[in-house]
Amino acid sequence: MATFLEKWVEEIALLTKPDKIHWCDGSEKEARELIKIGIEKEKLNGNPVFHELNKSTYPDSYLHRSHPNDVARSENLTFVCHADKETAGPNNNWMDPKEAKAKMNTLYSGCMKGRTMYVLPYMMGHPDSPYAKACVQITDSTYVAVSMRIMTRLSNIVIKKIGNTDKFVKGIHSVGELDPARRFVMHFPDEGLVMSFGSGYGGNALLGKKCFSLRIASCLGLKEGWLAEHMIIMGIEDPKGKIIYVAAALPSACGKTNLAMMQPTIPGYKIWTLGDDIAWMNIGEDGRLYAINPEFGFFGVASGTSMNTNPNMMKTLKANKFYPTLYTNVGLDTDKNEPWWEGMSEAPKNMKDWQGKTYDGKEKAAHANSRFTVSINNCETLSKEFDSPKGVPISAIIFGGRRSSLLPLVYESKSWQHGVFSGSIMGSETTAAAIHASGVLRRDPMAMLPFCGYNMGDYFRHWLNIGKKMKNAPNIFFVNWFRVNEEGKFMWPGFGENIRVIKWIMERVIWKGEAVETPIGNVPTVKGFDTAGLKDVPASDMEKLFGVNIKEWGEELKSIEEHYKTFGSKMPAELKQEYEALLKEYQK
Ligand code: SAT
Ligand code: MN
Repeated sequence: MATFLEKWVEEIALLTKPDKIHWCDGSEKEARELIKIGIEKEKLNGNPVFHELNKSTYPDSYLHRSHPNDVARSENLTFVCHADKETAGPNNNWMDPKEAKAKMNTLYSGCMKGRTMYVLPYMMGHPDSPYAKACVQITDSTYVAVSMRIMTRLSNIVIKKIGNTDKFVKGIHSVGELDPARRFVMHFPDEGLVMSFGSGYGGNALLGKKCFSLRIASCLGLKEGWLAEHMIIMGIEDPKGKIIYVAAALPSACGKTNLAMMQPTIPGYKIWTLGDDIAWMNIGEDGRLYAINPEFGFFGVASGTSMNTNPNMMKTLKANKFYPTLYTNVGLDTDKNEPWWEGMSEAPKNMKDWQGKTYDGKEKAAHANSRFTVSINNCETLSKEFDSPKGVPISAIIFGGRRSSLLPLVYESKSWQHGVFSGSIMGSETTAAAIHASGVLRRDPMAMLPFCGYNMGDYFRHWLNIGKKMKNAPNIFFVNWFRVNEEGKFMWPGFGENIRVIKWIMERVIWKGEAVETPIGNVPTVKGFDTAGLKDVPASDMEKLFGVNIKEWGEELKSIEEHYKTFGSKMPAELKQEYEALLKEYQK
């Protein structure tokens, strides 16, 4: 008797009509075979799907070039198909589930003719974790199949785990013709189903990542009382060997991955990496919040990554423990057959750009969203607790943003509710800070705007409710590495020096280290903040970095009011009260 899973695969095969069906077992041998097919047989836009890089300097590493029109997530073609539009909220594109399915089925009809259908059984989370979820993705792309082996726990053991049940998350993916006019990413939260067509790019095609682990999982979390968040997870060890764990949400281009793998400048401190993108957080039996990273790899931005900005990542890329490492849309040093991207080092003499054209120095060699895909197992700073089934207890949650003014380097919220308020108004300036210009501000609550699978008003309420259920709720902090002085220069050096901020957070959590109250929360005192050995930050700038002047908040308060209005009657009264309290401080 065929199992539910087998019948489902059969049904999709009848629709998509592949030449062959390959059930993946997740082995290294199989990954090597898929890579070989991608090198020798398959073509994408005229290029082989994989190009083998220098065997001695970049062993087991391959270059992939996407179609030039397929280099980032397509938020405008991404839909969340709840039964009604209100449930999806103003933060999502919505389509009626029946209409969406009909549309996708038309696209899928016969789309795998001449191709192989790969069936990928995988776990998000360690199989022993009560929080892990079994999933199966169907795809017709070797690049996606190999990427999923790196990014998830892909194994045929998952098929046994699923047995003859329907308890698995389903993903259907076809690259189609890579035509943006025939490209959609559709989510069906009620069915635990994602349907994707027309793109091979990470977030559109690796359906375990943003599609399942955030959009669908956030809906599950709402129903079941947990949180699926766009957060890094890391451990901080102090010189005495004490470790606390924190989860942090920063909008893109704020150094999230660098923070998760930071090499601290204060002697004796260590950062232990658990995740760089997604955290699932449940309330444990002791009433504390526990986090797991459901993923198994990093899909990080290559451009800008270097021995200066993220030495641990550069080492991870060369560690060569878990097969293979992929580079997507980076430049190629043709003399050395090595990957290259802006920010890595001096540009090599002879190079092909990310599209395979001869590099002439006029345009970028690597696409700004060029990526590496590498197993988290290759990371030297991986925490021993990474595979812990129950996860790590979270002592602090950190939100952040890129703000040239108003927000201090770090502040601590007054309560869980106040912390949810600070997360809900989180935003980032789209341009790097110019002199006194505040850039264009994009509000991105909890860095979840493109990833929350339901109405964000309900999401804020869910956060408030989780706070009420915990016995020892984590303190909530807010960081801003990007404040500028009167000359428009960044005042904070960032990167490894961020350990000073993390140290203060640790001290606040453990023994209520020194702080002063301000209308927006508690900020460090210059005296109570470790500046020993800190170069190039004058004492006057330290004062400014911690400064809060509520009288400057007029525009900001108006903008928060506008932001809250978009969620209409779904906006929780508690957060409006926090807003009113801040407004009063301004009007005093
Ligand atoms: O493509 S991903 O969503 O995985 C990465 C990103 O675009 O943030
Ligand atoms: Mn992300």
